[in-house]
Amino acid sequence: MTVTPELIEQGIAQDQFLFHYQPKISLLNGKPSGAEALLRWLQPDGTLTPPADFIPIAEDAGLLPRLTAHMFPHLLRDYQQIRALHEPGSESPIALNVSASDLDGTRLLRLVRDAIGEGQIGCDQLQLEITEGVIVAEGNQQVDRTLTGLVAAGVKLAMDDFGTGFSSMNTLNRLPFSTIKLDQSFVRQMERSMKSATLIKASISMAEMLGIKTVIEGIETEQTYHALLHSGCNEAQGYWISKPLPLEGYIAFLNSRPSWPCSPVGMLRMAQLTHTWQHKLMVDSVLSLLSKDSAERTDALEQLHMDHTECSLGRWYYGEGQHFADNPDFVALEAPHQCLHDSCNRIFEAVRDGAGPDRLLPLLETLGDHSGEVHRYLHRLETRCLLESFQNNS
Ligand code: G
Ligand code: MN
Repeated sequence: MTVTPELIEQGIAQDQFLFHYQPKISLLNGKPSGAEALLRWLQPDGTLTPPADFIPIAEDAGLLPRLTAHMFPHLLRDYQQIRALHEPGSESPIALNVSASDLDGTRLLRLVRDAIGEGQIGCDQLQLEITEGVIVAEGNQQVDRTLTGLVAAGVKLAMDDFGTGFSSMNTLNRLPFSTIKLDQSFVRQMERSMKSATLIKASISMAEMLGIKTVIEGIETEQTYHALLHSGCNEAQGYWISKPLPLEGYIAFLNSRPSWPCSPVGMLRMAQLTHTWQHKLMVDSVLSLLSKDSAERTDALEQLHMDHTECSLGRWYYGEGQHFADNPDFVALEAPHQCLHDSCNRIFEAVRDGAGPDRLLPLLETLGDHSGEVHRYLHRLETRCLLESFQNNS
């Protein structure tokens, strides 16, 4: 059947659209971590039409905002059934795909705010996926305002198909995304191309340094899954985990309490990475102060100061890192990490007193030694986890 705008309008009037749900899982614990809602059109003759066959037509005809507004209550209704299945304390947000025309107005924002205000869905249970290309192409102020309003309402934004647009970095810089979804095309090429594999790893590292979560899409084989297990990516989605499922199927999926291979190694590697960068950034900042006068030095040092619970490693250590609380190497790294901060404080004092390179050299060397010790424990922890992960998953 040829899809026309009139047929789509009729489909809306007759309520012929529904969502399928494609699960995502956490690579840290191997458990379901949410799902992406994907639109389907169940036509009267029984054909299930995929979005690629009608979304572009709806978009061109200006019908998409209506279709999205029509479907949002369906999403909330489906969610009522899904929320009952959550394990205590675990979140399984659902992600809705929206396009620029949905954001170029206030309708979606009002719907979302009302639903949250009325307690139909928690703001942490709803994500919006937006294709990068769409936003960049628009560069539209209303779109930016809607996105900012959604974030103010507590909703998380995911940049879909990351890496395929014209200006991924610019978009990331401009808008408050909390997640990026690495495009399937990189995953598809990863096994044949070192360059694609490196782009994936580098994108994950970049996101980590920005405090942004990552999802890898399009995982079709066990081999690909295992190749990404230690990448530091947070979540995985793809046919190997599950195809998009009708609501009943997704409910059955959650009820079966499924699990996949998992590993804390990726998280650990990301903690090492951010710690390394923060350390180097601190050293650079201190050195740049040597050419400044005393007042400027004092102001800048106040900005730089942080204790061992505030730096990136500290936040990880007393937060997510507690996953390793029973591990002796994890316990052992607390002491050198505190020494590292004491060492930083001595450097700050020296700089405040007007110290030059000669006085700083031994202090920076000591700092480096403490940092080396922190790294030694992190490496040992990593090696143990790698071997455990190998035993558990093979
Ligand atoms: O770009 P976006 O994330 O919205 O794309 C999701 C689309 O990708 C859905 O239509 C979904 O069915 C499809 N999809 C999800 N996982 C896979 C996969 O492993 N392989 C392929 N080829 N398509 C997938
Ligand atoms: Mn999507």
